[in-house]
Amino acid sequence: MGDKPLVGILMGSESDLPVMEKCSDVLKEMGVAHEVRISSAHRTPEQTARYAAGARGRGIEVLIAGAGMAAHLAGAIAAHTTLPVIGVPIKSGELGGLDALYSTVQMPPGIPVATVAINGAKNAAYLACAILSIKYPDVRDRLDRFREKTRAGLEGKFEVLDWGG
Ligand code: RP5
Repeated sequence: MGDKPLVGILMGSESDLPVMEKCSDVLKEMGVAHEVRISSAHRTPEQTARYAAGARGRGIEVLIAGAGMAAHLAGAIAAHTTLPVIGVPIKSGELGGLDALYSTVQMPPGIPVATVAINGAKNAAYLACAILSIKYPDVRDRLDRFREKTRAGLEGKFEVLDWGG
């Protein structure tokens, strides 16, 4: 697959890093080259727009955007590219992430954002891998192996709580 980033991970603030680094961890496990940037829909709107508009031309194939509160980052990115955009609503502020979930998921028709759960950074990465697996057989193989490991691990626990009665 090479070292050229295929996935761009963005977050609105450095305070989102503890959640969003899990995204990067999964992509590393899956051998998917990616880049990580901090850019805000509200505080640095022009920079965010430039990044999104230039992503496809630089070889990025999937974008992941995490933001909290009035989270417009994923939507703002989707406004400037037709690449697949995955939104991660981040739990921050007084509303526990519901604010970010609604802001991220309620996109107008024609500008989609695939929204994962609140703080669902890992699933954002797995979804990005699923999209890439259409084109990259090695990503598909790693995803298959991961699923198999998850299945085998849980099956092994089938009787752990069999306390009888
Ligand atoms: C959002 O506001 C960021 O994505 C972050 O989740 C939240 C708070 O940002 P900071 O005040 O911590 O920089 O734009």
